[in-house]
Amino acid sequence: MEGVDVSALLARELPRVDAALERAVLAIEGRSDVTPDVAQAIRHGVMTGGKRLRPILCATAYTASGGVPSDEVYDLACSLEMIHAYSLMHDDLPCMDNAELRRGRATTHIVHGEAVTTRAAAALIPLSAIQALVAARALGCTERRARDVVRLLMQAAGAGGMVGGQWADLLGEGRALGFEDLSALHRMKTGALLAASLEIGAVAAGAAERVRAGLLEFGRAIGLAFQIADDILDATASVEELGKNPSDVELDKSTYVALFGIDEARARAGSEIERGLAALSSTGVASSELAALARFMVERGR
Ligand code: GRG
Repeated sequence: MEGVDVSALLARELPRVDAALERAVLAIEGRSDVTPDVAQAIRHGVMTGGKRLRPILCATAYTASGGVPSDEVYDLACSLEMIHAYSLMHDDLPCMDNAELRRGRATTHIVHGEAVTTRAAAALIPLSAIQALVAARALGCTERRARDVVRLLMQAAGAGGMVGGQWADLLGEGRALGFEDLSALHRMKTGALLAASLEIGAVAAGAAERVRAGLLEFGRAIGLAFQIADDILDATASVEELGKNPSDVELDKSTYVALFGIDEARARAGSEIERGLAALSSTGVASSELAALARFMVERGR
């Protein structure tokens, strides 16, 4: 994989991300405006595993854009994981996917109840914005770049991004979506936050516009490939392998597997990755680590 051992990369990055998340959750637990029940649910939602792809992509994009890694980069990268954690907490609620298992463990509402989980996940949205702003300033970003970082994060999480995609997903249940509609949905639901992870890393590092645009394009391509891989896993992996119950068929969702079958879906994921890597290299960002992460994202087992 372009000379990069992705297992070693993940083994190096995961503890840095987890340490930063622990700092963030400890700070939340110390806030007077967050009640203990909500803080406990936040700890459950944020600290119970996961691949930590978004913060790892953010920190790797920061380094690929010329930034020097530090604790503050990981603090910034954590803001993306906080949005991701909130989305999973809400997604698992009975009014949405009604899931009892995630990452091989009971979901947050099963342990902490629906009302507390609903509040805790919602509270993570502004907390992640504060996290991003404080970390960007600590990193030495100008006020303009710090504001840009927060805007990109909130935009990716919002109605034109993840929330809009989830809404389209809910509306699409029970209907057969074609390739264009399905891809538009996933570009928002999954792709926006993944692409923002890379763009935020570039902006925080003060990258040139060309580099920022290349990383964004790369992020969009790997976002789509990641979702195709997710559909394949949902259709083929066991509950133990997935750490959750497969839900696409049960919820009558349109998927790339239903549209194309497994082999063609896999081939399309592969060609999206190649398209993303070409966009990256055309901007002169030679990151074998980003390439290795992209391939891991489609070849992963969960
Ligand atoms: C109220 C309309 C409305 C929206 C609220 C719930 C919500 C916002 C958004 C849900 C978005 C969602 C569930 C996207 C799924 C993204 C995805 C593929 C998750 C799995 O990501 P991984 O594999 O998970 O990175 P880990 O466990 O590794 O962190």
